[in-house]
Amino acid sequence: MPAAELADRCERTLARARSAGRDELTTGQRRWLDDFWAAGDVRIEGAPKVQQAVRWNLFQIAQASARVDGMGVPAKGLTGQGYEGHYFWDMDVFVQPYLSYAQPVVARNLLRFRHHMLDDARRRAAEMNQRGALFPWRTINGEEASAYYAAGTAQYHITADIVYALHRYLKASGDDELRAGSGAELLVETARMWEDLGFHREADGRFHIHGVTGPDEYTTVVNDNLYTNAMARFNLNLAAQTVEMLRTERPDDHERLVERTGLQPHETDDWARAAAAMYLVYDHDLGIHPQDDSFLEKERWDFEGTPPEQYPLLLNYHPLVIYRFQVLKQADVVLAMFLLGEHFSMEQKRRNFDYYDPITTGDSSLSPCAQSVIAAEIGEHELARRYFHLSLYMDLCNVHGNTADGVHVACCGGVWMALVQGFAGMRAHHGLAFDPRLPPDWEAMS
Ligand code: IFM
Repeated sequence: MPAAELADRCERTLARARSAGRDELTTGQRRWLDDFWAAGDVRIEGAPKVQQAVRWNLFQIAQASARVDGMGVPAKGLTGQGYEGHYFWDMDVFVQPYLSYAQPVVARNLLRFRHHMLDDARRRAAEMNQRGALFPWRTINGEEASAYYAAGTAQYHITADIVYALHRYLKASGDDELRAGSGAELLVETARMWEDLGFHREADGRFHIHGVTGPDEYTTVVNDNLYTNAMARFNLNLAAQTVEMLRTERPDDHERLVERTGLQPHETDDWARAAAAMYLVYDHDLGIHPQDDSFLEKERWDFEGTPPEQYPLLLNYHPLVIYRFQVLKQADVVLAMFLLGEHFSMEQKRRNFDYYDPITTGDSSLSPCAQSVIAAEIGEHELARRYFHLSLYMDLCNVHGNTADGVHVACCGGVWMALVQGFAGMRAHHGLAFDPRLPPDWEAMS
């Protein structure tokens, strides 16, 4: 916004404040906060300190998202200079689920914001030799702003993460208008990108996606990253089903969609075929899903020989050193098992968790919430609580030593996930279900 316009706006706000008076402003603020807590509080009985810290985390989400009109939620909210105000998947995967249930209007605004970036994402796809839309890993104005492609641009999963946020919101709200309009448009363009990015390999009849980086930034530019492939499959299926639903149930919306996107009749079949053939790497000997097709060929990182002061690894070792080993910055397969839990058996969840947990450093603040949710699900209650505490106190106790750069807003969303999807066992795969497993000293949670 030009400086003069900004100055005018400030003057007007000040004038309004002067005439409204302090009491009126305080009352308005109080009303807003009362509404916020009425819709989105999590109450824990029997653990007052945890309760206080939970509310602090939820309040950070309120601060970061309350006035996002036309903008997004930056990784640090408005609390610090870290990441220069840029948006990542933090907003879509970690903050949106809470907002979808507690502040659906804000969740909707954020999706509209992503939709406003669709033309940029179309241009980005073309620039990267792809059809459809490719969302930037890191952005502030719709254009890719990653400085280092291996741990940035190569995270194509951001595109499916946005679709995941859309799906969560639609499930929670039943907003058919958004589904039929901008939602469907997002689905078409993103499905196109995945179908074009991957390829059918004749030799094994599977659909593969090569040359991408998954959520774990200590393993980059790999083939068939499990998380990416599973999320791409989800994206492709959802797009095919939504277009089919519109065609049969909302022909006018379908027609508009065809006009806006140039959708061809064969495309939904192509997406469904790619999804059905999607390769999800699995190792039968270990009974686990390797993180990608070459992950198991690497040596395990020497954790025993790494002193605590050498963490986070990214600040103490060159990336090329880290990339050679089996070592995770953050949950990857474990996150896939959380977001797409219905596609993994309990046995797979246990085996995968047991494999990845000891080699996950948690150098990213986005990790412990996913680890907590899966630990709770497989009955590792003490571990679930430990990871929950890490998320809960990440900034209150400056666990990563960088809170001065700003609050880890995704981690605050993760606190809600660990509470509601971990301890309360909420799942929304088919309808809404709860399978609570509260820490023994908590009397109740609501
Ligand atoms: O989006 C995250 C990423 O997953 C890990 N590095 C920091 C980013 C911003 O929070």
